Amino acid sequence: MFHIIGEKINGTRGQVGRAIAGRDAAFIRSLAASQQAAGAHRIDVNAGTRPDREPDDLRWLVETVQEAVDVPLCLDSANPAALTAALAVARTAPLVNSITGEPARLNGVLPLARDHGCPVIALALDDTGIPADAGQRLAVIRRLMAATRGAGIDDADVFVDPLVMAVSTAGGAAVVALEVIAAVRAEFPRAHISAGLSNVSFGLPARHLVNRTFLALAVAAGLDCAICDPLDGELLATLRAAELLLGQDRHCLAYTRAYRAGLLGPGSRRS
Ligand code: THG
Repeated sequence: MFHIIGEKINGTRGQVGRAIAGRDAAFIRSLAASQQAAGAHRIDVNAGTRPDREPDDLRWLVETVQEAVDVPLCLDSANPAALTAALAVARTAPLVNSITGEPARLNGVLPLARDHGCPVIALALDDTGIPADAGQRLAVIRRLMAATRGAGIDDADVFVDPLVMAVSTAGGAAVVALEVIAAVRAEFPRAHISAGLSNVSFGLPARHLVNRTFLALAVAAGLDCAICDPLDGELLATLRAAELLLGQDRHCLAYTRAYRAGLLGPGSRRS
């Protein structure tokens, strides 16, 4: 089953950053509740860009979101101190977002995920940056899979992230990500593959069109998880149709159920 991680509680978004700084719990709770109601299986929490405040901010976000929803969280931070503070208050094992091939990050974050029994996102970058081509990203991913296996983490608890960049700044960005997805699906069949979907459309008009078209292509390549906007009804409709066409929807059940619920097609309640 495709796994949807709600992206909206991200401190780099202006209104959310202000709500975190001002401890506007009602606003954060409503963002969490609306994403769960729309079908998110997890809620991403990203405290934004104040490193000295991040441990306090991320812990507060976890506590606040847990007052509003019962789905598990995705802790979006590179900072071991912030992750430690957030893990101390998380009710169910959160998805740790993320490890990379950077030695400090790998050594600082991987033991936290292991010790707390958490699944983990593995990003295809290292201390030399984000590799330009799929082969180099795959080499980083192989090292990360060796590290997670070495830590005793099952492949099924690893979410490989090909790193989706904006097509507006790098024309081949989506193609590279699709190549990585297909290669990881073939080489690590038990691992999940997750991507930050909305990255692909930064700087473009009609972003939702680009996001949902990329989603269909990525699901065909093997993507089974996305950090995305669950309130985008056409995105979820496209996901149901893509699964249907790829033979991932037995008896077309999910598709017809979504149709009867008024979620698909012209005049649907959510598009
Ligand atoms: N991989 C992993 N984690 C990630 C990313 C990734 N975390 C952050 C980011 N990338 C994913 N999260 C977001 C959140 C919001 C947006 C993009 C990526 C965004 N939001 C628009 C806004 O704020 O207005 C609305 C989106 C839209 O128009 O569809 O752009 O790659 N592991």
